[in-house]
Amino acid sequence: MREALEKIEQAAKEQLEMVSEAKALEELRVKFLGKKGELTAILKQMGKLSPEERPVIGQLANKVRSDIEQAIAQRLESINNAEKEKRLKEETLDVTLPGKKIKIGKPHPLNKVLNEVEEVFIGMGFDIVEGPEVETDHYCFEALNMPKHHPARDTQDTFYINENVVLRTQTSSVQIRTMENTKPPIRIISPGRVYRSDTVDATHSPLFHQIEGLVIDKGITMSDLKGTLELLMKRLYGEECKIRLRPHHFPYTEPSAEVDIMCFNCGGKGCSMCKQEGYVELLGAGMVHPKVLRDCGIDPEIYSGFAFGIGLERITMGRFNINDMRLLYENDLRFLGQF
Ligand code: 2U9
Repeated sequence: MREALEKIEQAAKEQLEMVSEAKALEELRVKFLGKKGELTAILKQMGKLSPEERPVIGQLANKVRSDIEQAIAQRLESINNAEKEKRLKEETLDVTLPGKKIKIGKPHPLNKVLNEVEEVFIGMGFDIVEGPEVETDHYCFEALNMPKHHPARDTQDTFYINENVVLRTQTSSVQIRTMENTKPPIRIISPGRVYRSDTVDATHSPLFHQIEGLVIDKGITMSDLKGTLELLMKRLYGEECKIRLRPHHFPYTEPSAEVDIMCFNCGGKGCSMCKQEGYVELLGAGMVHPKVLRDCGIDPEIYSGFAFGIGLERITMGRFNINDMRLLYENDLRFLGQF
């Protein structure tokens, strides 16, 4: 039995030198010192010894156990030290390296222009009002003097959810809802997404953004409309900017006008950009149709108002000289980073 104990200690120390991980070391500890380990197996045979041998072998067995435990503890410490050294090498941080430049984002060009437009109107005492993008036929068409089968509906290829629910084609529905719930004076702009089933190309997208404005009060005239739009355009395109109104027709305004802005490329002289016109069409506007007022419970004999509608993409593309609307939606940072 003495030889067996000495062999176990020898084998344990040799195998300890082979392991390099704490898990393998624990497995060795169980193999030699565990309940079903090799040392326990020998101790179970102590009963066969004479009374004189038993204390001697017992003492030897205890020494073998403590020697193996000590050897395991030393091996574990050297494994842990080696791991710590390895981590220190791998995780070395060179504090003299330059810091990583964190890319700061910035507003999308559409939002830049929208924020500027909102600031101009907030400065004039307007409120900014939003409303549902999924609208009823009533708020999108009928309340705007476009009853069912009105030809004006055909000019706006509409996404129908069902016979009476649509994706709004303009934010005018927000103005209608405001007129139904607010006693004049009303001074609001309603920015937001609008939807038309147009084919995507450089100037069309099924989803685009509009900013509509509405002023209702006593004694509102076309000159108020012109003055308001002129101030907006001067703020957006510079003090020398001019606008002109051309007679037009919209079912929801009477009189109606297409509003042109002086070509910022040639200052009104005419160039290739404005097709020698000197002006570029930018938005539509007019005096709110009396039937629209009346249907919202506002007496057209007492109140009058003007309204306008601007395509946000259109003014943004004009502002930043962008020639393809699709660039605004592709999220290409090489493009967006220029603004
Ligand atoms: C109410 C009454 C009248 C809003 C108006 C336009 C003219 C217009 C287009 C410009 C480019 C839409 O984005 S676009 O395609 N809009 O030409 N919009 S008058 O008139 C209203 C609005 C609300 C109650």
